[in-house]
Amino acid sequence: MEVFSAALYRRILQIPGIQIEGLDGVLEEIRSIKTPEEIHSLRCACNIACRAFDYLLDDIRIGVTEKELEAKLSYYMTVLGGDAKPNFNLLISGTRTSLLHGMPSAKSIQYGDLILMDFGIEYKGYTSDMTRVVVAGKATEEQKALYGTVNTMLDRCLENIRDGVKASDVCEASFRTIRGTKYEPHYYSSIGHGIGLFVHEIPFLRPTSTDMIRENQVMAVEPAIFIPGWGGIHLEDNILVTKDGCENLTSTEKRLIEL
Ligand SMILES: [Mn+2]
Repeated sequence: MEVFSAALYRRILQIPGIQIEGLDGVLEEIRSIKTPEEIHSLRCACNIACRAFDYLLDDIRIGVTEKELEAKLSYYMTVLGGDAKPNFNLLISGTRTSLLHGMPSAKSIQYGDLILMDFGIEYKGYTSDMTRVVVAGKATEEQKALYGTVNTMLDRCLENIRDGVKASDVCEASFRTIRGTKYEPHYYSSIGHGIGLFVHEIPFLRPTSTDMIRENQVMAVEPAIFIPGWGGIHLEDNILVTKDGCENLTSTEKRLIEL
């Protein structure tokens, strides 16, 4: 358990003869390998998010605000069967897409805007976490180039994930794509995490991670490049780790959608 209030800690210490032992990471380690039932719930959570995304595409038009679109996305996920519980979905547009934790605002969608959606829903307590970027109108060459680069970074991750690989090796395979390019200074180095009861669980895909990838872990894989003042591309799929590779649980296509 990582979160424990100071008040509760003090109360427990008042029990005569009590000792507190930390079990940091033990439960998390066990929990990272999913049972068939947990995998089923995660699969449902992913499907609901993908279907809600398809619904939302019809609502994206010039003039509608980020907040309005985010509210609709949340609504669709709940009515499609997700747990009725607030989630913190990110839906940002234009140059705001370079904000790593930008919240949906009253900004309205303009022609040519990138629209970045990082969202998920819980199903029976298990959460999905996907990200897609679309363009309102025709994409520019620069938008297409960056999108293609991040898509390749994601492909490299998915090709290298299987039971028994080091998380850091998966990162390296992905980052190799952009070494020496003009995008290198702008990539985000934390590109994946386990999902389950929490949205961020082990294993973590970071260059400094010592985690190993194991069969039946379910993960969010999410490379991103954020260029301040221009915008960002962030793509995120949820996958089930198998013995020889991975199964993609996010069925939404990955070509750049121009609306
Ligand atoms: Mn994520």
